[in-house]
Amino acid sequence: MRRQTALSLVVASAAMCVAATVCSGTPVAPMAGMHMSASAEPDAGPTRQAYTLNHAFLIELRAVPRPIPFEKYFTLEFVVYDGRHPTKALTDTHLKVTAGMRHGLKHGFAHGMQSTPRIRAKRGLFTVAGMYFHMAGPWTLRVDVERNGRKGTAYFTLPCCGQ
Ligand SMILES: [Cu+2]
Repeated sequence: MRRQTALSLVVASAAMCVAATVCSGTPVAPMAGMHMSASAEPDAGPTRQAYTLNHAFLIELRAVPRPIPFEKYFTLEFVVYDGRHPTKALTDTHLKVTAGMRHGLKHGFAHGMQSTPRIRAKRGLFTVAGMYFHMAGPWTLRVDVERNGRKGTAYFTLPCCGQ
């Protein structure tokens, strides 16, 4: 019985290893160089700001740990601007954040996070706690903004994870 348990553990860890390899070894486009390590490409960090696809809002990733920790909780901070006047932070927007990995998908996520992030808003500064990346590779953050019925969606790429 004991030997059988040990064997199933080996199988389980082998399966996890395969999953992690698929994760980090599946770049969206070979030219993007997402599979390069952080040390080989010092510029390949997280997206720091992104317009919503309709250009209604500009979203700034004000704070992100560098590097993002692997299998540890971390926190992000966002500020939202009017897309036409990206100097004054908006304080009356609603924000929704979802994160996942695409694994080659053009739309949506192949899988999400194993945690549920919590957002707190304070005078235009959005703090997203409870972020948790359990796989190595490029993660995609989808940010949905709503203000007085106007909506917008922006995407950030967060590489996981540095040494
Ligand atoms: Cu993955």
